[in-house]
Amino acid sequence: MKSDHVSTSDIRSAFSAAMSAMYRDEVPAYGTLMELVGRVNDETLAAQPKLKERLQATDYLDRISEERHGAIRLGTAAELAMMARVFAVMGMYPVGYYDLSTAGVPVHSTAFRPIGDAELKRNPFRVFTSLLRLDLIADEDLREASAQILSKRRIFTEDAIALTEKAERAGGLTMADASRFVDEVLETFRWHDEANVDAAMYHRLHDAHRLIADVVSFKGPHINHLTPRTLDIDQVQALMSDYGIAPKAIVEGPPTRACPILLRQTSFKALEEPVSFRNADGVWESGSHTARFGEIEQRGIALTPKGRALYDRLLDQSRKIVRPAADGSNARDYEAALAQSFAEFPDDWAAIRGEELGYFAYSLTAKGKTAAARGDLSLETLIEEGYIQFDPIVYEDFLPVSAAGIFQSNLGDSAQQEFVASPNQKRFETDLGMKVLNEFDHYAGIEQASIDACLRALSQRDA
Ligand code: OOG
Ligand code: NI
Repeated sequence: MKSDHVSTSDIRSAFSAAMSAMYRDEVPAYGTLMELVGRVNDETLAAQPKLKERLQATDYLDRISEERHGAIRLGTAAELAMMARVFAVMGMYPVGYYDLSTAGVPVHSTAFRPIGDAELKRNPFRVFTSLLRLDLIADEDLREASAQILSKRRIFTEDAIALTEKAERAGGLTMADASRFVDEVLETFRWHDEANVDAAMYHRLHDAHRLIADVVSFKGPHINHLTPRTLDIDQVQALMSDYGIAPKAIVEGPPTRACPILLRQTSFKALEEPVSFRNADGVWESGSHTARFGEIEQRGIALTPKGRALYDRLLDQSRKIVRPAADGSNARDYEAALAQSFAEFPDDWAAIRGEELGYFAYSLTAKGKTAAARGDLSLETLIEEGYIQFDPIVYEDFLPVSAAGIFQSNLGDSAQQEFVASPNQKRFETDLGMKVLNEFDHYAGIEQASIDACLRALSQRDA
């Protein structure tokens, strides 16, 4: 980075803030949700001083009020590849591959997010990014018409592309360029109420799948939700109706626990918004479209492959007992089955660590900071004797079953549709222009670096 360049984290933070301001303007219920989440987070921290102290000690506290993720759905490989370059300017890289075809949604996805420990703590802004899979559309005519429409649109402004190229050439952006970059890139995510297609085409697309209409009919990949992070999702869910927001019937992900794992999410239904279609005779026809919604999430510890396998098994087991109905009629039964199934997952940090189910960040305790050299002791002994402590590493990614539930709750019951499961990570990576990163490797790296730093500090004393 040149000395007059701003850091990628600063650009990402500025972009996340700009996106939040724009969405608050466009979807007022998002502003209401932010207020509610802010209140619940303050109350949770006041009621749990220990939690507050650990979040502060691990540098996780400051990021929480500014933390959010968004989601977009792209139409072509070229859009995805360019999006990857734009996100890279903000220090965001594709992590993970999510196949949603199994859930009846014709997309596959990745999450663009920062990957280093310091960058995550500075601002963890992430964007769940899906690519429409026209190959899953049965109607060949419609497939071709969609590809044709998509090939004509330009979702990035010329300046956004020019500034991305400039950042790539120079290895960064100056303050002035970074601020223009944020303004220009924001345009791609903006809502357009004038459709790209006529009403007849919109309805054909919509009949094939609501999501296809959402991607193909508009000028750009409008941000479809922005999700603040709460420290107590049950409390937010309980208070939503007081704030005039109707939540979805169940919280996706693991049940309520003392030691939160992975990710729990809930949302409110997409709004029906006025749009207009330009018909062949040049006359505008008004209609409506439902796409944009609100979501909240609570993040817990990142699980190891072993922990994740246990999570997947227990979730699967509970969904075999009760499958949550879209209308919420069996929500209580589902919660009970989930809680019962997850009783098998240890619910204290030491046990989760002992069984190697989750990733932890290690640090020196007050005793460890002032002790004489202890290079002779093992990590386990140093923990037992109170030199080193451990805190959960936050899960920064997404969950395919939960994502499918979020998609479905916003597509309506009629959108339940079967596709043959056909994950195609190779194809996705070819379209993306790079490989997606493996989330587990990154958590393991952060964990190992924290261990190494502690051991180094304790062995170098009075050397
Ligand atoms: C994305 C849904 C997935 C999440 O939080 O799991 C998602 C979409 O509806 O485009 O955002
Ligand atoms: Ni989401």
